[in-house]
Amino acid sequence: MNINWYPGHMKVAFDNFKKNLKLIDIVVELIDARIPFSSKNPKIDEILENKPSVLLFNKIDLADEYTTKKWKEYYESIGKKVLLVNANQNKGLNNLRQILEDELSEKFKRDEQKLIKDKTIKMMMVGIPNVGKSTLINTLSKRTGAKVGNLPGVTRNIQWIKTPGKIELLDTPGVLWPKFENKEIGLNLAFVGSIDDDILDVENLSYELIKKLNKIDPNILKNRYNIEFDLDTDIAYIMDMIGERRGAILKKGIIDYDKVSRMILREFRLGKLGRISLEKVSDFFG
Ligand SMILES: Nc1nc2c(ncn2[C@@H]2O[C@H](COP(=O)(O)OP(=O)(O)OP(=O)(O)O)[C@@H](O)[C@H]2O)c(=O)[nH]1
Ligand SMILES: [Mg+2]
Repeated sequence: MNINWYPGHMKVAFDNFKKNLKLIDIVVELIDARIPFSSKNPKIDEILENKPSVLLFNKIDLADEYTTKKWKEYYESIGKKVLLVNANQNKGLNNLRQILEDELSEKFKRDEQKLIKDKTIKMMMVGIPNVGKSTLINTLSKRTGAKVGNLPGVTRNIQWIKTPGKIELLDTPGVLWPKFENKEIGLNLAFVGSIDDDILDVENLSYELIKKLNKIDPNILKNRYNIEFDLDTDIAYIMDMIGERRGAILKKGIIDYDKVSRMILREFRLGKLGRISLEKVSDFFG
């Protein structure tokens, strides 16, 4: 499968990110809890250098709980501060201030020595498309009902959003172009909806998702669509059965593969197939 990845766009995104980095104290890097490897762009760490950061797993409601725990342990073992969040239900954000403060303890010490009393934390989010950046910004700002405000004195008019606990959030998150190091990563990003379906072949993608889900647990599809199949059943035949079950049939009894494919992808993305992690720590690291 061919994916266009627009290197020009990616460069602009990274350049903007670098520019904004100068304005903030800490970066909150969002990744998708279903694909904690593929949704993390290793280039961020390079750019961050010594800038404090927190790794936020979003959409934990869609991922397998145990697998998420293992990923959290992995990232902590390489020195990351990890936060598990469900942004659209406002879960996991209660101790955000505390976590940011812990990561910024050196800055606060320096401020204290300089007799700076202001404890405002300036943060910025960054993450690949569809990972939940806007949702998180809305969730955080809704908690106080705070409005977006202008801070004068900077060359550009930068908008900051006031959120609880004296956290000011840069209103434009850094959008990162995802990495496409290999087909597997590209597919995982596409499965969770981080790559526009318009530039993909939906039938092909759905075919690959079925293959992937069956590798994780064949019961996922069997239970959801009330069908039976074996390990060596043709994927196209599984699509036929799902199409029949759901009435995705064109005239003359031909299965509407486009409809079936879109439905499977949609239901996976909405969590209707269950809480599914597409990546395990052990797939990548010992
Ligand atoms: N199930 C679930 N869905 C979420 C969560 N957070 C966000 N979403 C959904 O994910 C989709 C994308 O969220 P956005 O906030 O628009 O993502 P974004 O990172 O701003 O996306 P771009 O602006 O395209 O880069 C929306 O349909 C959200 O409702 C979550 O924690 N759980
Ligand atoms: Mg957005």
